[in-house]
Order: sequence, then structure tokens, then C-alpha cells
Amino acid sequence: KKADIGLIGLAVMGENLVLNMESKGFTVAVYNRTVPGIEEGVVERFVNGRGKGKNIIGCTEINDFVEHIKTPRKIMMMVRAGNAVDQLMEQLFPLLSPGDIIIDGGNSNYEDSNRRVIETEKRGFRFIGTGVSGGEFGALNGASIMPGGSQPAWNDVKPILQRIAAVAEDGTPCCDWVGPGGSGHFVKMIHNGIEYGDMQLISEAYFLLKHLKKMDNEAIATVFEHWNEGRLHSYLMEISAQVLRHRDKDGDYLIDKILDTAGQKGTGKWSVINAMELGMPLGLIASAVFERSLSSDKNLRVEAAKRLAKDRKIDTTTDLSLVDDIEQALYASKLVSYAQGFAVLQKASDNFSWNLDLASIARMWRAGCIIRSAFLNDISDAYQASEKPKHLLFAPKFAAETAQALKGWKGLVITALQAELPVPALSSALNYYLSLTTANLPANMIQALRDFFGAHTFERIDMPRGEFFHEDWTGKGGNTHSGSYNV
Ligand code: NBP
Repeated sequence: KKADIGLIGLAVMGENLVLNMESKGFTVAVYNRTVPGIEEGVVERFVNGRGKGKNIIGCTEINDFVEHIKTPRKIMMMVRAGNAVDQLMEQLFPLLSPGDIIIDGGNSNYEDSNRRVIETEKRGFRFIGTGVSGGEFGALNGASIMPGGSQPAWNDVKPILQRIAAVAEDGTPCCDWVGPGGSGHFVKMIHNGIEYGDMQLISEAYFLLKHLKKMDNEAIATVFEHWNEGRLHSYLMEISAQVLRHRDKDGDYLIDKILDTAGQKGTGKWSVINAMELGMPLGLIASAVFERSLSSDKNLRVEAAKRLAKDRKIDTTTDLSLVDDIEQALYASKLVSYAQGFAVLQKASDNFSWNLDLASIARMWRAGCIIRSAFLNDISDAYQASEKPKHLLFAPKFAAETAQALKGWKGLVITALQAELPVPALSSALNYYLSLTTANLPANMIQALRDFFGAHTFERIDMPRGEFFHEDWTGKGGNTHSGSYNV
């Protein structure tokens, strides 16, 4: 019997995706490289363990694996991103038949996927780079899957990928075609960046409730549960409450024993780098990435606290509206973060001619993935409106909500800073909102200074846009100026 699909890489994600596919009625061939000298390889362990008695064909040789898959073959790789993907593809190419499809489901860099689509198609095969979000649980029970690459391959893989995807409340699978090239992996990268932002915002809310209101873990968990019933309803909000209530073996709260140094695997950083490359503001996610970096230097912070802030005392507040203000600030900041993230997606779509459907992307994130939330329905609705908003915050619902949140949001940021509690993401979002809504920013000063010292030129408000001028500021300069290009 031949398999409907093959999967390479039986680590946590691969193994669970195979079991998910098999449970939906597909026969799956599996392969994992075998490290020499080990008696029972990864493949044997899986087919004799969780895969036992199932429609799974275990193969310890890659050519045998390829032979066991129906043509046109669908071969999904769930291996570490980077060289491993290229190495595997080089091994696969000589074994494939025209029209076969390679699917990379790892967290690959979208530029690698752009290149891999071209390299694969050149050889007469097809390539799909897909984001898969939802961790171990999603892989087994339904993930959010964001495929992009060789468009003609979509019809072949759609029945399998949509079957193993999570299903949103309205019954739609959280998997649809994203676009050409590396767009699937780009969208997954921004998803992960947004995840960084969401977690930073939640951590700031936790910090403020803990220090300004002096709430204990149980009380904060109750607040989070309450928020989770409203417009902040999301998976991360729900598990934040669970985290706060979780006890260590000795009965103490585990959260209080976890060292305050955050790790990162790079997708947040990539989001920010790519936003910079596209010339787009992604300040909230940037602040989340930088805050993780700062958190990781624990020794420096401990020393700085001792040297520079040893007399700091945080004033608690009895202000009853504070909890409500935190909710307002959290919601408005989350809106800003998603608005920034979707604006980066739109810019990438325009720049790379991907023709991304932002409503469809929001729909794919409604279930299965880590940032799943009720609010993605509203984003999808906003992008589906007859008049697509130029900026997410222009959508009538979001415009009204930010305007309404502004008072509490400002008050909260001021209170936090007054108390010397850092709120980098909440304040970054507020600053973005204020800059965005300021028709006349002080960038005229920046342009004047650039022209003063480097003859970089400027545009004038009394002249048409696109005409550049240079001033001889000191009377001693010449007329030669620098180019007015932007990088
Ligand atoms: P890992 O990212 O830890 O990858 C381990 C797999 O890669 C193993 O099967 C390993 O084989 C294989 N591999 C490596 Br490492 N180098 C290889 C090479 N040169 N040739 C062939 N195979 C190689 O596993 P994971 O956490 O399951 O993630 C798989 C992919 O999915 C990654 O790209 C990850 O970023 C992405 N992802 C992970 C999650 C998550 O929650 N973990 C969520 C979403 C996406 P071995 O057994 O012989 O070492």
C-alpha cells in the first residue's frame, strides 16, 4: 500500500502531525535520519510506539520512503530550519518525479523559501513553504497552517492540510492559500512577532496589577479570567490565568520561582528586521524583543538596581479604576500591535507582489495558533468591509474603541512611569498612536539638521511634494547637495 503523504522529521511537531493526518484517514510514510550506532532509530521507536497499529509506513532509508508515496508525491519536512532543509532537499531531488511537491512546515526564513520555490520549480517539482502554529497540541489536534509557494500545488495538498488544520467557530479550517514565494513563512513570522508583543503586553499588565495594586497571584488570575470573558478573550489570556494559579510541588506558586530572563528563538527579531527592511514601524514588537534582551542580562539589572535605584519605592494605588484602565490600555495596545503587524504584511504584499488577503490571514489565526482570539474575527471583518481600511485603526469599530480607551490608556502609562514601573510595550503603543494621529510631527527639525550637516535636502510645505531643496545654512556652504534618496 502506498502512502497519501510522506513526512520527514519525527521530532515533536512531525510526530504529532503524522498522528493527526493518520487520524483523518490518510496513510502516512515517515522518515527520520538515523544516527549511526543507535540500536533503535527514531523511526522504529515511533512506529513501535505511538504509531503502532496505525496506517503509518516507517522507512529508515530515504529512497525507500520516497518509493512508498503515491505520485504526485507530497513530502512534508518538519525539521530544524536552515541547512537541514537544504540538505534534505538535495537528497530528495534525484529521487522525485516531475510534479512532486515538497512542503516545508518548519519555521524557515521566508527568503530561504523564496529561493527554494525557484530551485524546486527549476527541476520540474513544486515547493510549498508553510507556517504551522499551535505547538505540540495544535500539531496533533488541529493547527493554524499558512501555506505559500507553488500555487498549482495547492489543489493537491489542500485536502490534507485543511483536514489537519484547526477549525474556527464558524466551521472554516484555519488553513488557506497565502500567496507565492516565501509568503507563507513571512506570514508565520509576523504571527510569531505578534505573539511576542501579546506576551509582553500581558506581562506588563501582570506587573502593574502586582505592584501598583499589590494583588496576589490568585487575584490577578481572577482579573485575567474576567478579561478573558470580554474583548480580550484569547488563548494567551486564558493560559496566563492558569499559569498564575499553578503550584509547584511544594505548594508555592511556580510563577514566583521562575527566573525573570526571557529566551527567544529569533522569529520576533526577524519580524523587526524585515519591518525595518520594508521601512515600516513595528515598534511594539521591537519593544517586546528588546525587553527580552534586557531581561536576559539579569546580572546587569541586579547591579543597576543596586547602584542606580536603591531607594526606589513603588507607590501602590487604591484607585479603583486602575484595573479597568489596564484593560483599556492592554486592548488599545493590542490593537496597535496588530495594526502594525498587518501594515507590514500589506507592505510586503505590495513590495513582493504577493497579493495577500489580509482578511483571510486574520481568519487563519482565529483557531489552532498561539495568538488565537475572538478579536481576529473583528480584524477579518474590518478587512472584508466594502471599503477596505487603509490602516486597521481607521476601521470604524477600532477607531471608536481606541478613542474611547485613550483616557484610561494615557492615565495608566503616566501612573506606571510615575511609579517607576517600566511599561515599554504599553507606552510604545501609545506613542505610536499619538505620532500616527499627529498631522505635523517634528520631523521638519530632523530634515533641517540633516540638510545643515550633510546637505541631505528637504521638501517644503509651500512647494509641491517631490521637489527637494538645499539651504546654505551658514552662508559658507556650496550648492552641491547629497542625493535625496531614501533607504
Ligand atoms: P526540531 O526543530 O528540534 O527539529 C528536529 C528534527 O530535525 C529531528 O527530526 C531531527 O532529526 C531533524 N534534523 C536536524 Br535537527 N538536522 C537534520 C538534518 N541535517 N537532516 C535531516 N533531519 C535533521 O523539532 P520540532 O520542534 O519538532 O520542530 C520542527 C520544525 O517545526 C522546526 O522548524 C520548528 O521551528 C518548527 N516549529 C516548531 C514548533 C514547536 O512548538 N516545537 C511550532 C511550530 C513550528 P534527528 O532526530 O536525527 O536529530
